[in-house]
Amino acid sequence: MSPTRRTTRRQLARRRLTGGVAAALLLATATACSSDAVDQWSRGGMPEGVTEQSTVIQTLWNGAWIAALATGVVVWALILWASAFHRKKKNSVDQLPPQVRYNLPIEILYTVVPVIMVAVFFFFTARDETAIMKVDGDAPVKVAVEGYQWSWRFTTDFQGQKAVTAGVPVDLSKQSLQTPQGPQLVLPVNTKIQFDLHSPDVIHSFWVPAFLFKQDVFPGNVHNKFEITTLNRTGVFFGRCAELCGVDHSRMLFSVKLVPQAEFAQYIKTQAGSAQ
Ligand SMILES: [Cu+2]
Repeated sequence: MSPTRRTTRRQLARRRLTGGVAAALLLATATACSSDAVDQWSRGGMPEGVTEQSTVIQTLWNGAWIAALATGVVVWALILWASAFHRKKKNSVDQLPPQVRYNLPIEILYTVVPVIMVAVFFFFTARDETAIMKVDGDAPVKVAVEGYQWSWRFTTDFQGQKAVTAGVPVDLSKQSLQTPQGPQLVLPVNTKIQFDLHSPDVIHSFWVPAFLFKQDVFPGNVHNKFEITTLNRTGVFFGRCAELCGVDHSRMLFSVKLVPQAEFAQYIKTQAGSAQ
């Protein structure tokens, strides 16, 4: 290979690298500038929650990250300190540094400290899980969720009136962020809602990312239950099956539409009327 060609290749590689770094920086700047991205960062990558329970989950998530990062800072500092100040000395070819095996205080320290850390994580997780999983049974709106291969049936019960929505596997080529497909579950804002989950065939999982929560949907005599209290936030939120349940699992899409309470009452009335 001629020296000129080698230089050209090297220059090309360097140019490519510079281009890549510039593109990455541009992307990072563009992402950092949008307020949506800042919000996303403040939530640690979670979507914006729409239930009271989701705020509990968000706080737990943020706290866990802060604790993990604080631990990381201590560990990284120790690693850097050890590698910077305790390198092999030039004149100590065959000499080991002083060994600290069977040092009781240190061994107790690195047994007790992780146990305390795990206990703290466990305490907050158990406390919040208990709060999230509590089912009082007095919710004014009850939704029977049936997950089947491969869609959903929602039976919403409000003051003795029922609305039923059932779907078929969606056409994924038509799915977009603007127009959700599949059955739509209409629910009121500022309301306690109970979900009863059941499947006639295999295990599915009912997942609405905006609830920051999902729960398995079992066949047989198992009926998983949970309650949410919606915040005052209207909108349409995506939902999906989160348990690989068969060939068309990915087509088990649905959406939840949160509407004002008066609109919800009107919706149930119309649906119940048309059903009769
Ligand atoms: Cu499924």
